[in-house]
Order: sequence, then structure tokens, then C-alpha cells
Amino acid sequence: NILEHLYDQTAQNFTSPAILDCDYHDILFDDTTMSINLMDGDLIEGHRIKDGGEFHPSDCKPKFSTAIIVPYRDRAETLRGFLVYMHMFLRRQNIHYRIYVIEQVDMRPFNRAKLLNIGAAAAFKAGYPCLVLHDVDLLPLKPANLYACTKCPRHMSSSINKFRFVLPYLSLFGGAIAITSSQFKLINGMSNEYYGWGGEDDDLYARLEVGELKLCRFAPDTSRYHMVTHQTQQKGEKRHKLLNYAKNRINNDGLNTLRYTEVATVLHPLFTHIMVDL
Ligand code: NGS
Repeated sequence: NILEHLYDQTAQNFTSPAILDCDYHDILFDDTTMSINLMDGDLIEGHRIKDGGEFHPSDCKPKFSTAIIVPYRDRAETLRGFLVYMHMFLRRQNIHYRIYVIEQVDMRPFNRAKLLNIGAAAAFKAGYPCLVLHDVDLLPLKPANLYACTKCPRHMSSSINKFRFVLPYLSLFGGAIAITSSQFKLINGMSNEYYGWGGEDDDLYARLEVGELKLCRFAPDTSRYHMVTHQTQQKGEKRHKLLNYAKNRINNDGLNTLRYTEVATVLHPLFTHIMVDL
């Protein structure tokens, strides 16, 4: 029973005006496919998504507050599709959430993990108890895949069309994951050292092992995602070397050593846009 793994998580500084608790039963067990044909206008017209891409149900009190953090650079079309789709998907889940897009503006190779750390820091400030770390090219296909934190860090995207819906390896912990803010702090977030594609998610898995946090997954059928195709990225040259001593770096590479320049933060109708120079 999925519900057993979930527990109440409402943001510290979030008070819902409604009295009735939201009902999650339908969401957890309803597997109808989502429609993705709606445009931004349809979303904003109801005035229910606040600037910065924050939503909370208006007719019930949500149990979950989730910050969805998306590392980003140079994929405007993919981002647009992602935002429209995700708000349609998430609004139906009766959760309180906000979408943060963390954009790397410098020209160095993409550093996914460092961008996620930056997003996490913003989410902590806003009081979110639960983080969903999410690639922009992944779209969840099952409404039952609740965007809330389970007691164990959860690998959400275990069934992706690109891999014919089969999990490539057991310790894979990338794509889309849910982890509580306190768990993420416990393992000092992610490494800031992985420039270029690959390895940073395996490094995060190593941190879970150090912190003795066991990951979990919902059933494969609930964890289905569509991956939007894109060009392959430049691979990180140092990733294997870094991975070899991942466990030794946990205390001196992560949230406690996070340094960057915030270039701008803009509240767009569908997302909070944080631009950073790493
Ligand atoms: C591993 C990478 C991971 C990556 C995974 C799946 O080899 O970062 O493949 O990648 N690890 C290293 O490079 C050390 S995927 O096929 O989804 O593009 O997440």
C-alpha cells in the first residue's frame, strides 16, 4: 500500500485557508493518462497558479508541500512543454507545490548536481519539507505517481520509454527523485564537482549509502515516464575518478561548500527562474 510510505508534510510557513483535508485515494489509484493539449492560458485563467509557479488546492487542505527543482540550460522548447504538462499533472494531485528552474548561465559544462543544490537551498528557505529533483526532459505518465516524499528517498523515474520501461541498473538514482529536505541535508546534498554529463547521480547514491538511507521505488507501472528526445551532452571527463572517492567527499563537497553567483531571480507565471553563474 503506497499510502503507508507517505506521511504528512506541509510546508512550515504554509497555511491553507481550507478546512477539509485533501483526499489522495483517487490520485494514488487512478491510472488514467493525462491530456497534454492545454496551453498556458488555460492554466493561468483560473488564477490558481501564483507567480513563481506555486499552486495549492483551493478546496481542501493539502498534506504535502513539494519543491520541484529542475536544472536547466538551453532547452526552451522542452522547458515550455514540461511546465505546461507538469502543472496539468500536478494540479490534479491535490498537493501544494512550486516549480523552481535553476539555469546555468556560464559557459562551463553543465553541472546538474550543483544546480540541484542551489534549487534545494531556495526550497529550504521557502520552508519546503520535500524536494523532487527533476530532469526537464522527463514527463510522468501515471497520475498515481504522487509528487510527495516517502519515508525513504524515492527513485520516481524507474520506467522510462527510452529504456523500454525497464530499470537499467538497481542503484540508478537519477532522472526524477523525491527526497525530504532533512535527508538531503543529512547527506550534505550532492557533489558540486561533476561538470559534464554523468556520474553525479551515482555519487548521490553513494551518499545515501553513507547516510544509511535505503532508496525505494513505486511499482514499475506507476513509475512510467516519457523522455523527450534531445542531443547527447558532453560527457564529464572526471566522472569516474570522482566516483571512486565519492564517499570520502561527502563532508567537504556539497551544500556546505556551495559557492555561486546568483545573476537574477524572476517569478514567471509558471515557474521561479533562478539564473546562476557557477
Ligand atoms: C550511467 C551514468 C549515470 C546515468 C546513467 C543512465 O552510466 O550518471 O548511466 O544514463 N554514470 C556515469 O557516467 C558514471 S542515461 O542512459 O539515462 O542517459 O544517469
